[in-house]
Formats: sequence, C-alpha cells, structure tokens
Amino acid sequence: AVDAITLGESLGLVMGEPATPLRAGSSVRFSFAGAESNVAIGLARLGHAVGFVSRVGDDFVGRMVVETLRGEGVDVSGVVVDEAAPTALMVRQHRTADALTVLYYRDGAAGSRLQPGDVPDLSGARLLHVTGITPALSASAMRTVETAVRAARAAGLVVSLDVNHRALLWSAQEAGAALAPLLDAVDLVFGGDDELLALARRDIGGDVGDVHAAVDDLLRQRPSVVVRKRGADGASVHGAFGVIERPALAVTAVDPVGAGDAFVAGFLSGLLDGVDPAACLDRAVECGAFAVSVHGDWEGAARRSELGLLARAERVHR
Ligand code: ADP
Ligand code: KDG
Repeated sequence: AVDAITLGESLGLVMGEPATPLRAGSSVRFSFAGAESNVAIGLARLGHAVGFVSRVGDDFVGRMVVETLRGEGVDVSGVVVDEAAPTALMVRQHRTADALTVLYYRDGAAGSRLQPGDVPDLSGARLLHVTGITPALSASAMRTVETAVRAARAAGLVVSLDVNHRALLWSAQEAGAALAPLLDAVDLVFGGDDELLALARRDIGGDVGDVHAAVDDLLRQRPSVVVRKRGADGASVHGAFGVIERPALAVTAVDPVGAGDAFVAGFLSGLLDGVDPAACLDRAVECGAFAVSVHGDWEGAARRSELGLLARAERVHR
C-alpha cells in the first residue's frame, strides 16, 4: 500500500540547453515533465511510498516515463497504457537565462483520455495530490480528477490541490471556475498570488491585501491550509495557526521549472511525517531551492539524506 497518490499527465520533454535558442542541430536533452509525476518523484526521494495514476501511449516515450518513475521508486501500477493515443510531448526552449518558452503537443494524447474508471481504490492511502492542469486537458480528465477527489474525501484521505494555472491550456478565470467546485473536498491548497485570486473567484492582479482576502475566502471553505508560493521571494503558509512566512534560500537558480512541484513534495512530506506547518514550510522551501539549482523538471529533487545541505555555510562538503 502507498501513503500518497498523485494523478495527472506526464509528457515527454525535449529541453534545450540554458540560454540557448533552439535551432536545427541544437543539443537537446530528452526527459519527461508533468507536475504530478514531479511531485511523485519528490515524495519518493524523500522516502515516502507513493503511487502515480496516469495514462501513457504504447510508445517509447511512455515507456521511458514509466521505467524512470519505477526506477525512482514510484508505484506505477496505476498507469494505464493506452494503445489508441500517443504519450504527450513538450518542447522547452530555454531562450535566455531568464526566459523560457514552451510548446505542448498534448491535444488528444493519452493523458487527456484519463477517465473516472482509471481511479484505483484509494483506501489505505493517506493523501491524494492533484493539480489544476489535469482538468484543463479534457472533459473526461476533469471528471477523473473530480472522481478521485470525491473518492479520496469519502475514504478520509487528505486532499491536496496545486492550482498550477497553465495559460496555454485555459484562462485563469476558467481555471478558477472549474476548480472552485472541488474546494469542499480539498484540505490543502497551493498557489501563486494570481492563482489563489482566481481560485477565490476574485480579479487577478490584485495587491497583497487582495491576496490575503482571497486566502481568507479559501480558508472559510473546507481547506484548512493555504500555501502561497512566491518564487525567489519565498513562501507562506496560512491556517488557523496564523501566517508563517519564509524567505527563499539563496541559491544559484539555473532552471525555475519544477520548483513548485518540488516545494509541494517537501510540504506534503512534512505533512506525512506529522511535523508542524512551520517545519513543513521549511522542508518545502529547501526542496524548491534544490529544484531550481539543477537543470530539469525533477532531476534536482532532494533526497531525504540531502536535507540540510543547502542551509550550510560551506560550499564543498567532504
Ligand atoms: P511554481 O514553480 O509553482 O511557479 P514558485 O516559482 O513559486 O512555484 O517556486 C516554489 C518555491 O520554490 C518558492 O516558494 C521558493 O521557496 C522556491 N524557489 C523558487 N524559485 C527560487 C529561487 N530562485 N531561489 C530559491 N528558491 C526558489
Ligand atoms: O510544474 C512543471 C510543469 O509545468 C511541467 O512539468 C509540465 O506538467 C506540465 C505542464 O502541464 O506544464
């Protein structure tokens, strides 16, 4: 039995080198992406028993995803191999050191064919994590997320939602409208400022006062913890205990993608360990810092034995 389950679409990833426009003949790295599989790897590296529910195509991209996840110790028994559609693909151009552009090739791909029947028996697990990406993929993927969230709630699991608005898939307003009805079954919400505003059905682009009002709106519904992700500015956790803030760790950031997923894995790891919200946040902040320090979505995710490494003053550890 696993402690935690994540559900979503993984995509083959063709990634350019940092600060390099993609041209014919450019060197690229082949790997995979996907917020929910990133979180699964993050949790597995931190020592938790975690399962991943998904669909991949019957192709070498899907096999690469499944074999890598299995190698990372993720239970992949919930990954359906769909013979009727390819595994999704994503191309990532790290155009300059600071600006990345992404192309998705995921319309009609295996992940968008997720269906409610793919949701396994969740009893026995303690936590379900989903994101706002999956419901944007298709009507059946949306129903699959709803089904998983309702089943998890009924079985007494902690339900975690990362808003993860992807503007290439839908608008923030559409995302907020689609995800808000899930809130009565969600315990834990993660988001950036505009994502929290959208989820609270407020205008995005508001000031810090508006964001705090949105957090309060969310906490008046079922969620008991709201976590505000603020990139290099750090993060805060909000709940009945009040507000706890942390700055980001000072690291050399080479790749911002995947920070949020590693951060979520760190926070959920603390939750599974039963530590208090401040300690969950500390672990999240450190895991986010590990992720931005390494090129790739999940490759830099921290192992449990590595926690504490970035906080030390010395740079060479021998
Ligand atoms: P997302 O990837 O979901 O947009 P963020 O960019 O807010 O999420 O990153 C999540 C967390 O990762 C931040 O709250 C912070 O703790 C950490 N983090 C992000 N960027 C950096 C950075 N440049 N340096 C150190 N930590 C970072
Ligand atoms: O959080 C990182 C994700 O954005 C990336 O892995 C790809 O899941 C992905 C998406 O839909 O953007």
